[in-house]
Amino acid sequence: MTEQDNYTPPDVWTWDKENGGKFASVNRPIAGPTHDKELPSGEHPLQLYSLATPNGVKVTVMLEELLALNHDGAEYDAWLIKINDGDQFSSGFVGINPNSKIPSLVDRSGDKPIRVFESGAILLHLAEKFGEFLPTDPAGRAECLSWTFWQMGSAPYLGGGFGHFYAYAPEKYEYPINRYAMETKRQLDVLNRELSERQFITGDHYTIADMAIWPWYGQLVLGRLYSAAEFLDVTTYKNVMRWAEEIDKRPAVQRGRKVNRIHGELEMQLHERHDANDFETRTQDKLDAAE
Ligand SMILES: N[C@@H](CCC(=O)N[C@@H](CS)C(=O)NCC(=O)O)C(=O)O
Repeated sequence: MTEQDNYTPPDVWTWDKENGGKFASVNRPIAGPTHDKELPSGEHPLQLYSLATPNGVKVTVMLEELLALNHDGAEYDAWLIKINDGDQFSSGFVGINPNSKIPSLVDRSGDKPIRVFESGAILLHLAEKFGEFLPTDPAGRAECLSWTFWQMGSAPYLGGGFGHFYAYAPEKYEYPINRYAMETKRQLDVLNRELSERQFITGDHYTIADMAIWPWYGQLVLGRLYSAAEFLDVTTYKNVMRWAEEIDKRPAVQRGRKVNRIHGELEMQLHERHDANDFETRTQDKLDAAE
């Protein structure tokens, strides 16, 4: 029996800074800024402050898809927010997102800058602004919004639940791993059943619902999250695999995955993106520097 089995919660919880886990250094029970620092800003109408986690990738994929459709107004500067270093707690970042989480966007294309936080809100803002990737007929729109919001409610069980306890917690505890593996597999089965009759999540068209769901569930079955593909037996979700592989091949997805990425293979990392040519030049600079 471990010490954890015997834990009796006190009457009032207090902050134990030494409670461990991968993100212990930045986790805290209070909101607000920890330090004064303005955000950088570039020349494009859209300023993105992010990191290439699944939540960040949703937005960079959307922006790259819009640019692939020649929407020049979707040109963006992508600034790096290193969440393990606490950049999300700067006064500038908290000013555009009081919740201190990436991704966050500032849209400067109108009279006054508009701040948008929460990846779902950002996807919707961009979809409506450019009239893309969100069906306009009432039934199609409702289906697309349903699945987009499904992702926002479901992925915390995958990331904050399963991923946290399977990959990041300081010890392996059977109860939470069991509980969240079960829920994650149930969610994969939900997707698998839908995708048995549809090419994309909402039907024949690729939408913001795919962009929201793919970075989590698509990348999970492709073996990119938590080294958990075998544990979750992901190949049994054949329709999810087929859908994940198809989306993975899209050039905009391949570009979007690189933006604000600071881990993994060097050719996959583009720390900041300020110009379409950065994908070639900056990545090559990095490879040269590594030699
Ligand atoms: N519901 C939010 C979740 C965003 C989120 O959890 N972001 C994480 C990275 S994936 C973050 O910034 N974490 C920093 C922190 O918790 O301090 C969204 O969809 O945008």
